[in-house]
Amino acid sequence: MMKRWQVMKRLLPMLAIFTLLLAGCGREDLSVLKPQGPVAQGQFDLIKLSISIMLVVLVIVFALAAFVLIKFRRRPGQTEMPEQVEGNFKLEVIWTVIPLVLVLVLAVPTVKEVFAFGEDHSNDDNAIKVKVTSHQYWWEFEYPQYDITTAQDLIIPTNRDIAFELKTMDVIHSFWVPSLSGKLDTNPDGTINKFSFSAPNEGVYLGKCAELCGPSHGFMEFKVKSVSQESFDQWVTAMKEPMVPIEDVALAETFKNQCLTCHAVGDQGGSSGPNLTGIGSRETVASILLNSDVAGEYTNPVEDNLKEWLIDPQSVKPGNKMPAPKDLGLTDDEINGIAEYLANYKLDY
Ligand code: HEC
Ligand SMILES: [Cu+2]
Repeated sequence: MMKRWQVMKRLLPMLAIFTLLLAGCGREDLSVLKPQGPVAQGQFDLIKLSISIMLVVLVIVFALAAFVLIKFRRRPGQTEMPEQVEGNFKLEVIWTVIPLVLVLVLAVPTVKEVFAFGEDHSNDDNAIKVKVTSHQYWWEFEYPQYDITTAQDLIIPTNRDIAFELKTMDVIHSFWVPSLSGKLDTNPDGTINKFSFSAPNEGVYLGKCAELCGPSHGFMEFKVKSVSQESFDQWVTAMKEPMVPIEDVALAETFKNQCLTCHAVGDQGGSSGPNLTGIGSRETVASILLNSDVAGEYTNPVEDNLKEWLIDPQSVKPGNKMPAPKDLGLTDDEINGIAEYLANYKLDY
């Protein structure tokens, strides 16, 4: 007995350290524990309410169990059978009524909030409507009020209600920005799921697909960039500008024939791939190659990321639907030229 306690005493500090270390795991910006806005705050409050109730129940039940185990344990020399008690009306009423009350305390705010979060704000004139379409493995954002479409970075103005309508082009995905709101699925049966949230502070929030959708599911990220109303208006205007052409005529022709079949840039191109307008000022290339030069290693991170993507898209996101430019017949020079052009395609906002 003594020995075991000695071992435990040594293990305890180690366990404490591991607990602390593990608590630090996970990406900070993917945390529901730092809510940024009314919806996330409401959901966080529900989490706190349910955890507090569970903790109180846990402590009382464990304390009672420990008390009974110790107090009524079999003593040395005790041979007779203890008194057998069966049915106690008072006790049974108590342990039925208390849980009922607790469930009610949990249920009332939960049901109220859940329905409020799912409310359809798409007919609200003050709301900014965004139609979200999920694709294996990227997110498309259409703003019907402004007639613009973008991908990967969802730009929103602070303190405005954003009314979302979600759908998918292929399999089931789930739209999730942990610090702004809970998840909502995009369903293949054609239903359109709606919800809304707003972001009070300027900032970039990480979003993720939260429904296993294929080999590159883990790379299916997006960013929500919350900017001032003024910046947002500038961004909308810049998005509507006509395409900035490529100077080199031959390269422009290749780009048009090989890339604009799927991609749109400015007022030109197709829509089966992400819209590339202003890709030079985005947070990422293909949602997973970060353009921020955190380590200070790159002179032009966007261009490097674009090259990495264009040289071999499959190695960045296995199973994605973009053909390798080499297989489309592009030379290294053409790939580098297009990467440079796209990296410098920036929007002022
Ligand atoms: C058959 C359609 C198709 C063609 C042709 C095509 N792409 Fe793509 N492209 C895609 C799809 C789909 C994605 C999204 C891949 C993903 O993230 O899952 C993509 C992604 C991209 C991205 C990253 C987009 C972002 O939002 O960060 C870039 C850059 C890009 N393509 C450039 C090109 C260029 C340059 C060409 C021409 C050489 C080209 N694409 C040809 C379909 C296509
Ligand atoms: Cu997914």
